[in-house]
Amino acid sequence: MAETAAPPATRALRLGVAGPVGTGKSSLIATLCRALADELELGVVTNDIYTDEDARFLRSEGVLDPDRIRAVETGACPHTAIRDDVTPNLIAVETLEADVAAGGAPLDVVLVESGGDNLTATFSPALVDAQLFVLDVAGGGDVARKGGPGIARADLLVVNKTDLAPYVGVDVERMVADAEAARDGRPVLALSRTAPDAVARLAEWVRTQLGAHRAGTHTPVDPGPMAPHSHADGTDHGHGHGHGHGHGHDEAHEHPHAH
Ligand SMILES: Nc1nc2c(ncn2[C@@H]2O[C@H](COP(=O)(O)OP(=O)(O)OP(=O)(O)O)[C@@H](O)[C@H]2O)c(=O)[nH]1
Ligand SMILES: [Mg+2]
Repeated sequence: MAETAAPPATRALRLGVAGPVGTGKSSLIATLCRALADELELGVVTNDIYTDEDARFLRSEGVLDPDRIRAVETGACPHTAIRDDVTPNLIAVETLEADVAAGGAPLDVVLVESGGDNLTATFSPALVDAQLFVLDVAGGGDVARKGGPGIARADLLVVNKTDLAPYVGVDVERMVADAEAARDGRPVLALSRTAPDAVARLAEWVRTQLGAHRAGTHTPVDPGPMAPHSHADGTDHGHGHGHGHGHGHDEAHEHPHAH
């Protein structure tokens, strides 16, 4: 597909939202749209393996014009579509940007939701300019210590659903401190959609990324590829020595294997 002649900083900021299944990625996108829709032109591309459930949820929330929410059905392991072959996603993002621009004001930000995967899936910098990785307190307070490329090196790590912490026995401050220790000073945000202060900080982070993108001072960072792993159906990703999802062998997440 031919790139437009415009320099990169004039197209929308492309922001990836990744993280394990059910940690609140779609809800976070809905919350961001509510917080920013009055000041920015926003669009969303969702990724689901078999359905367009996330896109339908976001349309039903009424936070954006339904035509600004597009679905990519990946039909495979979610990380394939956001990392190994990003073409269907890039086409969806570019088509969305072009369609909206043709109708008037071009998009400022496109949010791309990854299909829920395990701890190791991250976006390719060929698809997004910056990415958030979303954990939630219900997944357990020790998740942040397990590491992986998203937890360690995503541009922002969100510890979500902090309102649930008392019910699941998680100490949010401890979980955030663990996450910060795993991230070498990269930012961590404790979030709940019911906490206006936290939502304001999330919106401010997006404004800051957009400002840097427009100024040409933002450099997309690759958090690194996922560790080799295997699936219940026997498919391997990696170099044929996959490990099972979700076991406690932290070191395996640090192997920088391309595939
Ligand atoms: N209590 C609470 N629940 C939340 C919050 N954010 C999301 N949820 C709930 O968590 C569940 C999963 O939220 P989603 O936004 O669908 O999560 P997701 O990561 O997009 O899920 P997949 O796309 O299936 O991986 C839903 O029942 C949400 O209502 C929050 O801040 N607090
Ligand atoms: Mg979702």
